[in-house]
Amino acid sequence: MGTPQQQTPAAGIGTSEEIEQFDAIVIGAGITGLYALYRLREHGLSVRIFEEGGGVGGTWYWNRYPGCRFDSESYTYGYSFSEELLQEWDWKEYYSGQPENERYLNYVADKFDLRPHIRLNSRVVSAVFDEDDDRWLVQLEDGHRARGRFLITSVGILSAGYTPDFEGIDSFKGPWCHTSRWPKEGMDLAGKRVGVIGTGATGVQLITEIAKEVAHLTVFQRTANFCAPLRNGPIDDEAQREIKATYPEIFAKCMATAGSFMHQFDPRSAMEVSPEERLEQYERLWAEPGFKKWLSNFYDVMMPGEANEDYAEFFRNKIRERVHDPVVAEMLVPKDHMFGSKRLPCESGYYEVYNQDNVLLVDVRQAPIERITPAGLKTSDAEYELDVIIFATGFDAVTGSLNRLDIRGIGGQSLKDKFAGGPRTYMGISSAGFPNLFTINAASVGNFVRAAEPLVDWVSEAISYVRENEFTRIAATLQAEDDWVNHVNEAGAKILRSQADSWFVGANIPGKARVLLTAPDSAPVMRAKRAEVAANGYEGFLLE
Ligand code: N01
Repeated sequence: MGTPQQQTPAAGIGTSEEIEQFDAIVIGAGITGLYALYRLREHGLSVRIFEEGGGVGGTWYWNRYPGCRFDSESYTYGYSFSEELLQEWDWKEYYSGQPENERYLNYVADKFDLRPHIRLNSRVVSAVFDEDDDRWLVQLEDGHRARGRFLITSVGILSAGYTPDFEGIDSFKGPWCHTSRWPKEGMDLAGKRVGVIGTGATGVQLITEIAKEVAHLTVFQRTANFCAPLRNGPIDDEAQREIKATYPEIFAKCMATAGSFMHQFDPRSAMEVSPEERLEQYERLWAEPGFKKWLSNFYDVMMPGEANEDYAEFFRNKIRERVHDPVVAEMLVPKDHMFGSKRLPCESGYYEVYNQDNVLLVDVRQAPIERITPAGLKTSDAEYELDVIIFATGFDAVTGSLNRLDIRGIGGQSLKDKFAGGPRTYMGISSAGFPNLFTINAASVGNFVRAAEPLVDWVSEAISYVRENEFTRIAATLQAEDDWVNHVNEAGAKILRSQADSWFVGANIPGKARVLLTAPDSAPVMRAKRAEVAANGYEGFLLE
């Protein structure tokens, strides 16, 4: 294990006068950052994580809103690198909730003795590449500074919360918050008139949960979503034993699929079987838990075309069956985007919420929000009195969390400026002119943990290669970057994920360039590509 060259006495936390030295600096102590810390230390590097939050967990630290939970099976979402960890940890539910997920990541931090290398409450404001020294100088908000040869931004793809710039928000008399900054002490919603803006995966989870306690709930919906029953439940002892005995098979299954989920598409076309057989499959999947309804269906359901529309109509009818008021039901039925073109929110009684007398659904596409008032919210046709407002309005995905850091590469070039038209990277990982920077958050797709582990392994091996061969810089070549960006644009334009106006393509943020923010390729293709690049001596990278 490496040790920092200059370490201060108290848990390695420096004062503003000194500059700590590390081999690698990792920004963010979420799933990826924790694993990067573990893996890089295994490779013999001294590492420090700077984490803005007061605890580890990233997404699972910040998103404390009621109802927050996995939409992938819990046992596919844990780390796979330690057999001991796999056998020790009992997932209690098939789709585990935020408190348990945060507890898991804390358990990991303790088990692998990661905490001494993590500085919490440490917001990085800038990272500047020192060309004389080939190191990154990282500056924190509190004045602390650190220097490291390698910089890894494991800052999450969905971590920069987006709150629309509504006029009058400061005049609102009650409390308000964005779901990703839900107060640790909770929010007292019992008996209150609560307004929720946004009906994405977050809004759907939140609304279902808080509808149980609020006096009145007003949901401001701009776009109706396709949402599927999660069908969560406890994992009993027998299932627990079965899971633990079959982890290798579970992970092998995940690694074979496009999004690293454990569900495999049916190789048949929906339109080639009889209508009866098609419906039988739709109904069977509907009764199953989780993403099966999305990812185990006929393969062409996930392609633009007739099968996709056929399944979309099946979903729409399911919504109509569950909501008593036909006018409200029609408001909840998605008609403006293809099934599967947005991530499928999973729910546990969401549609039934709209059968409650104290819940009102407001269409803010038809009558947009004009302003927040001291007493609530005003749309173009009505005013709503509210005690609390919750913004479930999503994230400035992928680039948003990078843009909050002032990252400067060769010649003082700003990463934010460079990415203004969309991420300019090679494989999401590296950007020309930014040596030794691994933008690891720009490369993961699908089941996050399954994607993050191999990615971190690859980056750690690349770093070891650089060190062992006594290079001091590694960065994508401009040619490799150009080719990759062209590939993302061309291949990305054809896939279902880029068809809807969603965070996948930056369309949820006013003024943001519309480009696919992650790789258009499947996880196995990306792993093979990275392996080939490494086998060819890091082809497409400039090693100096
Ligand atoms: O964010 P979103 P999210 N006026 O962008 C609305 C993951 N996740 O936090 O659709 C009115 O999907 C916006 O409306 P529209 C998952 O990958 C996972 O819900 O743009 N409304 C939309 O309804 C997911 O995809 C889990 O028209 C405005 C909502 O706000 C991703 O996170 C749980 C508005 C934002 O939806 C993001 O989900 C939760 C405005 N000005 C999230 N601006 C799991 O289960 C925005 N909206 C693991």
